[in-house]
Amino acid sequence: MAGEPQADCLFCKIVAGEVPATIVHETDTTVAFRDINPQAPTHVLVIPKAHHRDAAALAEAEPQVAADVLRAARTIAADEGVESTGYRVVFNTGPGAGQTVFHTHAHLLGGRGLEWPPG
Ligand code: IU
Repeated sequence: MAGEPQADCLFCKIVAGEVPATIVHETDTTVAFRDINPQAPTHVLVIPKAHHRDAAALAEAEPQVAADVLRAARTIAADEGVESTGYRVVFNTGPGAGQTVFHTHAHLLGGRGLEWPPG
């Protein structure tokens, strides 16, 4: 069911503490941890604790938690020292956009120049 932990979801396991991750920030509704394959000096994944398949599903089911994810990203950007230089928050949505883990996650990227358009 939407929002409930999924037994086969890696990010639900990170939320539950069953899979290790380098957690940098946590709130009642969100967890943020360093990406294992960083694409920038700062590359943090910000996720809702509740399981939803992508950003659109989260916004539909729990818009307040979607806002919590964005607020957490801003706090982490400040903590990481990239707020003033600029950073990017990306939700890959669907396999065609590169989504590989189907638990909503925002990529927070910063600490280097970021080109536009992205690949
Ligand atoms: P994507 O937008 O679904 O492609 O992002 C998934 C990210 O999760 C990707 O950047 C992976 O490097 C990252 N990741 C991780 O941090 N830890 C893991 O155990 C696995 C993937 I699997």
